[in-house]
Amino acid sequence: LLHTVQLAPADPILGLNEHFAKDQRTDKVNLGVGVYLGEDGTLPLLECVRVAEERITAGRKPHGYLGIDGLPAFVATTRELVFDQGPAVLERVASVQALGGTGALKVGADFLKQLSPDAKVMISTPSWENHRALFTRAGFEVEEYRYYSPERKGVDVDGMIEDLEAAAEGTVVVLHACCHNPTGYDLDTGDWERVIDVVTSRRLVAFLDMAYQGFGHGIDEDKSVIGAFLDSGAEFLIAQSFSKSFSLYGERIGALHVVAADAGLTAKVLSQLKVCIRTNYSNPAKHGAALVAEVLCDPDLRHIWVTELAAMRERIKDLRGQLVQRLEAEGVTDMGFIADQLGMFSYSGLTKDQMVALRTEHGVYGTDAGRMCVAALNSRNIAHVAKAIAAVR
Ligand code: PLP
Ligand code: TYF
Repeated sequence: LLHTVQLAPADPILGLNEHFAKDQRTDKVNLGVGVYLGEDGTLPLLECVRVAEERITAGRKPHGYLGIDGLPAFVATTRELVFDQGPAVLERVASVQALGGTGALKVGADFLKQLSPDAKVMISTPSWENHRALFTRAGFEVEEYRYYSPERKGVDVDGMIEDLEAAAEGTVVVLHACCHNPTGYDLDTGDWERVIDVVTSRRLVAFLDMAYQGFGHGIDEDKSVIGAFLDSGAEFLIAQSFSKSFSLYGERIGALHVVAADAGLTAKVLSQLKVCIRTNYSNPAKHGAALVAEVLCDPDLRHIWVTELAAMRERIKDLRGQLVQRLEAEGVTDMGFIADQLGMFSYSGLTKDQMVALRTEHGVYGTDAGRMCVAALNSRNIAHVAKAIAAVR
């Protein structure tokens, strides 16, 4: 059997980490994977998480199973974080704990495949590298809608609307709720209204991927599109990740929310989500859920979290400005758009050849598509990165 196994290609983003680790240069910079690093170049342990962890450890609880849908306190508090429209809305939402945003996407994809086996999935051009693979593996045919316009350095909203209008009824449309990965360009309020109009009139199914809540404009601002979808009366799904917003990458903590048209459907939806979970991994892990619940349910820790998340967001904004300035000092005067982009990434517009040159000649690692993680810059590596970009252009 196994002699037929083919070597699979490495993940285009995570694979870069392996090359980076082998690179012997001392001035190498990893701007590949989307991870926020502090000024000292290391992954932060948020203070709110540190305190929550101490409390949880001191509680010396045994390690029992969670329910299939996760830790009740976690699920309840994440629902309130996403939906602040009151109890009547919450009655329409089935929510489960998930293994990160990726796990939420996969449980949602399995659920949708069961429900709507012939539907297609549409993702943005470009999108997070794993979207296509994940929905393909879940059995869907994956197509794309226009999103990024290299000429405009922004979203081609007209193209996007045109492509969504041409989609068959029931098509699942994966949308980035905020901080679009990889481009850093989001829809504005008017654009979202147009998208929601097409989604409802063409009876499409929106699947909102929210992996960067709080990294764009703020915790509430970044989820505003969810309120707009609720107002439309549409049924939709949300994959929520806490990897970045709590710096809990390795805890694999997220949630899936499925919004039904009326409250009478919620219990049935939840029962089917539980089947998807049970037949994959039975039930989720406890620690990350306990940490997030402890932080969000304690007003003092929650306040610290809000402040720490704001600090990460503001620091990235500051790094964008610094990078633009340093590039200008190196003679690169047409990359000011970096300061306008949102979230962890900058879609630099550099070609694959330029990205390869950045990597091989200067030890600066970004994805072949030209994406760089601004959240991994610091005062020690930013000059080198600016010089390297100037050199390959
Ligand atoms: N969706 C998008 C758009 C992402 O950028 C990421 C990145 O990690 C994820 C989902 C997955 O998040 P997680 O690490 O929580 O699985
Ligand atoms: O886009 C990124 O870099 C993050 C991290 O298969 C990531 O979302 C990248 C690839 C992947 C899983 C997570």
